[in-house]
Amino acid sequence: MLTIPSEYKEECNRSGTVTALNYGHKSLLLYAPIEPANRILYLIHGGGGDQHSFFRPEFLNMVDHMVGSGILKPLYIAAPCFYDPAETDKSPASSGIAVKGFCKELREQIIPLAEAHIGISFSRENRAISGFSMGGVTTWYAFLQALDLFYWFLPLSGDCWVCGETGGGKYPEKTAMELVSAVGRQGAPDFRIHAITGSKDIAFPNLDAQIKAMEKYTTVFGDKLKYEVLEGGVHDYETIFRYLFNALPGLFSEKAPAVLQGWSAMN
Ligand code: FER
Repeated sequence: MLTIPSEYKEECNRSGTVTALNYGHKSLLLYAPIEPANRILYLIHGGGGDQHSFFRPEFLNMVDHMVGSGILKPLYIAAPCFYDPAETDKSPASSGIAVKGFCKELREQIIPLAEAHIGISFSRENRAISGFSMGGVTTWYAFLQALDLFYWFLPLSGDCWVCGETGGGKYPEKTAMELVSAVGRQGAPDFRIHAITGSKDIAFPNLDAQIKAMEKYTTVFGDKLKYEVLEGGVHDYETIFRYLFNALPGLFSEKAPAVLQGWSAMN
C-alpha cells in the first residue's frame, strides 16, 4: 500500500470548496472539486465524531492534490453526521443505534439535499459510501438497507453490526448470511465492496472474521468483494487517509487502479 506523498498534506494551488448544507437541526459538509464531476462519495465519521472529522486540511489537501495530479477523477464528497444534535452518549452502544437508523436520513434528507445543491441526481453506479469505524458499520448498514442507492461500498476498519455490537467478530457466519440475504431481498443488484483495515487495528478481529465468512459465498461476493489488511495499520484517521489515498482512484471504475499503479511506477 502506497504512502501519501508528504507534499499532499500541504495546501494545493487548485483547491475545491467546502459548503455547509443545513437540514432540520443538522448540517452536512459538501466538498466540490475544482473541476466538474459526475460522481459522489458519502463519507461517514467514526464514533464520537461529526461532519468535520474527515474534512480537516490534511484530508482535503490530499484530495485536491490527487485531483490536480490526475490520479483521481474529480468527485464530490458529502460528510454528514450520524448523531442527533441532542445526543451526548457517543458510546459504541449508542452509536450503534444511531447508525442503524441513519440510512433513512441518508435516503430521505441527506442525498436529496446534497444532490439538489449540486444539481445532479447521481446514478447508483456513480454513488459510493465509505466510513471509518462506526462509519464502516454505517457502510455495512447501507449495504443491508440501501443497495438501490449505492454500487460502491468502502468500509474502513468497521464491521457489520446487524447481529449486534461487533457482530462481525462475534457472529461472523450469521453476519455473512444476513449480508447474503440482504442482496437477494434487494433484488440482487450488482455492487462492489472494498474493505480495508490494519493488522493492529482494534476492529481488525471483527472485520477479518466477517470477511473470511463472506468469502465462502463465492457466487454472491466472489470478485465483487476486495479485502486489504495493512501490516501494522492502527485505528486512527491518519491511517484511514492512507487507505483512502489508495482506494479512492478505484471507486467508480474497475480500471482506475491502473492509473494509480502507473503513478506509483513514476514516483
Ligand atoms: C469495530 C467497529 C467499530 C470495533 C469498534 C468500533 C472494536 C467502534 C468503536 C467506537 O466507536 O468506540 O469492529 O471494534
